[in-house]
Parts: sequence; structure tokens; C-alpha cells
Amino acid sequence: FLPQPLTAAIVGCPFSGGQRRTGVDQGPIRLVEAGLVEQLKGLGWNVVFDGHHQFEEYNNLDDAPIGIMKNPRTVSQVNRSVAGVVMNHAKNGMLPVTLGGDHSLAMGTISGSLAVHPDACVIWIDAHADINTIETTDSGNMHGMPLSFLLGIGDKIQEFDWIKPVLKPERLVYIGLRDLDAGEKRLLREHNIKAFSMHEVDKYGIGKVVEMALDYVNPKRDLPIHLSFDVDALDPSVAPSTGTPVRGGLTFREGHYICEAIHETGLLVSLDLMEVNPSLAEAADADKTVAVGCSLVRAALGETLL
Ligand code: 6HN
Ligand code: MN
Ligand code: MN
Ligand code: MN
Repeated sequence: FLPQPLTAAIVGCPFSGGQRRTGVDQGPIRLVEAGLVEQLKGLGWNVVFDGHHQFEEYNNLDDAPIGIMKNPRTVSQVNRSVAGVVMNHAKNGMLPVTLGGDHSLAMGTISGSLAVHPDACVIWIDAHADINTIETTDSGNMHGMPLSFLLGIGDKIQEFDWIKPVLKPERLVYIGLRDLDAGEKRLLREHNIKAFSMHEVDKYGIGKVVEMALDYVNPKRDLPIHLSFDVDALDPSVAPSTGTPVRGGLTFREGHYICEAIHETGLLVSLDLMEVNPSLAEAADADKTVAVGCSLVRAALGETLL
């Protein structure tokens, strides 16, 4: 789906308004400082990076909670702008690599990539399902909600009118889940959404799980793929510096295997790397999380071990 020569567009999104801990806005800055642009060039990609996006214009919105949702107008406007940026890059034949920032940003990235690739499937790698609606959310943190907006489930909220229900439940698959809210478990069942939790990773091994996930969302291996990778899918021993760590996660190799296998399909059209928060750990642990973030992106863009 991507024209040669291959070009990646880095979309740096220093945004933290989808959750309550500061510092996740530093994720994209640290990933770029760690040399990600040069690393991707080293893999043979042309790389476009014109600085991190600035969201200051949305900082002063009068933004009272809607229900218990926090910062709803800011989250909406930031994502509307991200959607436009991602859409334009995709339209121009580039592969948007969006660096978060919190995972509410997937409202924008998936809206943008599916506007250009309407039949794309979404592979969501996360400890969490991020599918809460305004009715089911316990935290009110919108990084736990992007998929409900993209799927068009839950009460409609006028402030999010611009988000079209571009994602069909049968085009979504999860890998790595292990911390779902009760309402989210119900939503997955009601909407028949396919998920491979850590239980399935343990049972079948990561190779088989990725194959089954692709067989489900992309049986003929002919649809574009949007990969949304929340770094908290990895075990906290591998990626400690993130806002909502959950023990029992993917190993370093399992995380990389997913990215490598998706690269091998040749179908990747858009990539998110989310929830790197360098301020939440000792300096060494933050460095380690940033480094693993860079190496996941390299793996998804074709770095091989041999
Ligand atoms: N993430 N299910 C919890 C909530 O607040 O709705 C956690 C969400 C975590 C979101 O990690 O991207
Ligand atoms: Mn951006
Ligand atoms: Mn998560
Ligand atoms: Mn997430």
C-alpha cells in the first residue's frame, strides 16, 4: 500500500490530557532525542519529522467534565488535529509513526489512517482494552476509552461528533490484555470482539497468537494494518516507565516478535507507540523504556535480527 521509496512521517504528540499523571507528554520528546529518526534512516527509510506537535491552543478550553470524563474538549480537539495530520501523511503515501503521549491519541491516529485506508484492520497491543464508554468508565480517564468512540458504541457525545465510527468490531483484534474493567469485559462479549489475552499468549506462544490474530482480522493478508502499541503491554520489568503498569506482561522478545511479524506482512500503513512516560521511574528505568520503545518501532519498520 505504500509507494517506494518508503517514507515514515514521525508524528510526535506530547499530550497527557487523557489521563492524570504528568510526564507522558515527554515520551515523544525522549524517543526522538534517543535517535529514533536516525535509526529509521539507518533501516533505509526516508524520514519526515518537522518537530513535535504543539497543542497549546487547546490548553485554555473551558473543560468541565462530561459525566466523569476528564478534559473531554481538550482530548477531542487535540485528536481532531492529530487525525488531520495523520490523514495527510497517509494520503501522501507515507507511514505515520505517532509517538505518544497517552493512548487517547488513538482516536486521532485511527480516524486519520482509516480515512485513507477504510478497509484497514487495527491490531491493538495493550494490557488494557481501552474500550470504556461514558457509561462504563470508572476512572473518567479518556486514554481508557478511544476504541468505544472509534467503534461508535456507547452514548453519543456532541463534543466528539467529528469522530466517525470507522472501525468495525470484526476489524479489531487485541493481544496482551490482562487488566479489564468489568464493563469492558461485557463490551467485548456483546460486540463479539476478538482478543488474545496473556492467557492465550501463555497457552499457544506468541508466534501462534500473532498468526491467529492475523487470520481473524486479515484472513487473506490483503488488508492494510494499523498497529497501535501501548508500551504497557510489555511486562513492567521490560518497560517500567509507564502510567498504568500491570504485572504479567509480554516479554521483550514477545513484544518485538509482534512488530517483526507485522512488518513481514508488508501491510503496515500506520503505527502508534503510546504511553512511554519517562518521569515515572528511576533515570535508568526511564532510559530502558525509551530504548525499548525505539526498538519496537524499528522492529515494526523492518529491523531484523540477522
Ligand atoms: N491505557 N481501564 C482503565 C481506565 O481507566 O479506563 C485503565 C486504562 C488504561 C489506558 O493504558 O492506555
Ligand atoms: Mn501530532
Ligand atoms: Mn494500557
Ligand atoms: Mn492503552
